[in-house]
Amino acid sequence: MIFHVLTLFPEMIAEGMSHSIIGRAQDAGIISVNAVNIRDFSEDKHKHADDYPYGGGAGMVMSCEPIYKAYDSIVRERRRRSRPRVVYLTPQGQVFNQEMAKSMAEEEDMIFLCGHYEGVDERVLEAIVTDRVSIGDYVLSGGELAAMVMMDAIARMVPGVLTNEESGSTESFEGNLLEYPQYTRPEVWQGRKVPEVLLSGHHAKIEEWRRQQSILRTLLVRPELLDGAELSKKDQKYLEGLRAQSECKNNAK
Ligand code: 6GU
Repeated sequence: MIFHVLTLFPEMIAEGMSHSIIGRAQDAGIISVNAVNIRDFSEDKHKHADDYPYGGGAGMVMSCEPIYKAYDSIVRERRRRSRPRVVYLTPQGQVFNQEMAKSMAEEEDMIFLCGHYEGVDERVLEAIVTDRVSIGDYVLSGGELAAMVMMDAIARMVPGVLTNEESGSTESFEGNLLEYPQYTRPEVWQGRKVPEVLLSGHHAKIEEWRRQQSILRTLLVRPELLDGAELSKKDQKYLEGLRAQSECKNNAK
């Protein structure tokens, strides 16, 4: 899979994608990152890629032509049968999630368009963008960090990027439950003990405890996820117990 990123800050993308699991996947040739500088496609002598907004107002708007030319250079080079998926990073988009990451991981090419300033001329968006995506309800200064968040999550879903050992941790969100807490040595740190059950060597008990911790955390922090969670009869009983407990506490207040 090739990630193409149309940006005014290509170094930011190259650096951000060069570490850890994503860096390793690039070295292994499973994914590659092609950061394209939109400014290189500007035709004016000062290499401007933006201009004043029609109708007035603050800030600058990124122009159509350099973005389109950068996009077209990728499309020509890749000689695809169909048009590639093009994501425009914007708080005015659909909110990104694990399911979208999985579906995008099946593409051969993904193009990300990173905006800056007050935005991008709507006409080039209409012409090339297939998906408008936000990574959450807050405003970033540009699309680069959001594109890197998406590429990380997507790359993890590409076969061969994670080792067998690493792929366990993708299951957490897929089952709609948060992860259980982890501990390593020492057994006591600043007076805080590792939960006894984890030292017991009793695998079935450990698994049951971890499952319950996942359910408890999800209930406390992200209760809305539980609606979509795959819960066994035993899980449901535990959850009912937790809910009954919190009822009791509320009544005592
Ligand atoms: Cl995708 N882009 C920008 N600029 N800000 C954001 C965002 C994206 N998602 C949340 N805030």
